[in-house]
Order: sequence, then C-alpha cells, then structure tokens
Amino acid sequence: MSSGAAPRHLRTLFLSDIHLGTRGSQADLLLDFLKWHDAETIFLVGDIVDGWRLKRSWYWPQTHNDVVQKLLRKGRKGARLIYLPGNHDEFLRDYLGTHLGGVEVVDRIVHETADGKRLLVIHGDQFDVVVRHAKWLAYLGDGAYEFALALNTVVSKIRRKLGFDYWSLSAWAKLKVKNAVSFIGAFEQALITEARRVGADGVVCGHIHHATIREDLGVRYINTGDWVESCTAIAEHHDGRLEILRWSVIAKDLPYIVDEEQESEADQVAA
Ligand SMILES: [Mn+2]
Repeated sequence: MSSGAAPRHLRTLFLSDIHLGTRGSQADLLLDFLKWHDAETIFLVGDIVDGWRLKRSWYWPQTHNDVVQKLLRKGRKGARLIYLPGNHDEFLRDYLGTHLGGVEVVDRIVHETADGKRLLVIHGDQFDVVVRHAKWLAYLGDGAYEFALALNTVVSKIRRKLGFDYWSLSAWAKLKVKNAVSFIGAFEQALITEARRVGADGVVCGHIHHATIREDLGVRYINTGDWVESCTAIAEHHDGRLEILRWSVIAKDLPYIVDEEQESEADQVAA
C-alpha cells in the first residue's frame, strides 16, 4: 500500500477498550488505524474513555482528542456511530437511548451482518457477577442468572457511591494468572449464554482485552480486544465475513506508519 492509497472500506468496525484519558492508551496507533479504515457502521464497544482515571487525575493529550475528533468526523461523513458504554465510561450510561453529537448511546444492540447473522453487541462488564459465580448460577438456572445480572448493576452502583473502583475482571485475572484462562472461559460462557437467551447467533463484546473470534461454542463469540496492549479491532467485510485486525500486523504493510509506531514506542519507554 502506498501513502496515496485509499483507506480500506469495511461494512462494520468494532472497537473497544481504548481507555482514552490514561497513559496506557495507544491513541496514536489508533489514529493511524482510523486513517486506514473506514466503515459504514462503527460500534464503540465500551471503555472508550476512562472516566474513573480522569476523575482522579486529568490526562488528556492532543492525540486522545484527535481520536475523538477523527471518530466524530467519520460520523459527519456518513458513518453510523453507536456507543455501548462499559464500566470505565459508566457516566455515559446516564445517556442511554439518546444521541450525543451524532452518536447513538445504547446499553446493548443487535447487529445484523451482511450474511444475515444476528449479533448481540455489548461491553460485557454487565456479566461480571455471573462470571464470578458461574458454577452455582449454571446449577440454579435461568432465574438466578437474571437475578445475578440485576445484582451486578446494583453492586456496581453501590461500589461507585462508596468510591471503590469497579471490580475489574481483566485486572483480577491478571493478578491471578493461574485462574486467568478459566476466568476468560467463564466470561465467554456467560456472554454466549446471554446471546442464546436473546435468540442471537453470536455476541460481540470487549472488557477483557483479549481479541478472539470463536465458532466452537454453539453461538459465535467475538471479542474486540483493546487499544492498550494488543491494538486490535474486529472488522465485518461487505460479505459478512468477520476478521480480527491486529495493528501490529497491518502496520508492516504501511512503511511510513511503522516509523511513527516506533517513535511512539520510544516515547513510551522515555515516559
Ligand atoms: Mn470494561
């Protein structure tokens, strides 16, 4: 691809866990990614802006602003933008069902792919309680499962009022590396259970910073990954085919952008 090449055009783009407002956010790499990718519909699958960190200490460099502007510009140029808040941008959950500057804000939505598959799109933190108690919930059945979902909302509100951080599955899993694999498994299981419950063919979520497309769970399980470590997105092509886009792989075909990437890594080491 030469520097004069047009961006890749996708039917749908799913992005999550960008964590703008934190030093870990790879906003400059995401900016490059957005220059090279356009889509008819862009789903922002939660934890786009990190509201908790910003509350503690304000960190908002120009590149983070540029990401927001770039996305809004894509909206003005005709892309449909849908924002599904996560636990880190929970403040946006007060705006569910509204439009903010051309962006639709919803808790969850069903997306139909070009080949007619219905995918539930949701951040995923809503299922943390389910994940933590997956075994006895499975044993107790559907009523308990729905109760756990409701309980999760209440518990997270109380924790927020008391000034606690949200219980973070990914942070917890990282601390307990031995259990990480089984927790990722329980998270996947909770999400596919929900997809099946609402009659969808699959689920697209984020939250655990682990990009995957799985076809072996009965319904499709798709995780968008993140823009803190892995720098991944999910693309839906015009024929409905889904693909994980990894910036580390794409950037190799874009020589002059690879240079920018190296610079930004050097900056990080310096910081
Ligand atoms: Mn999250």
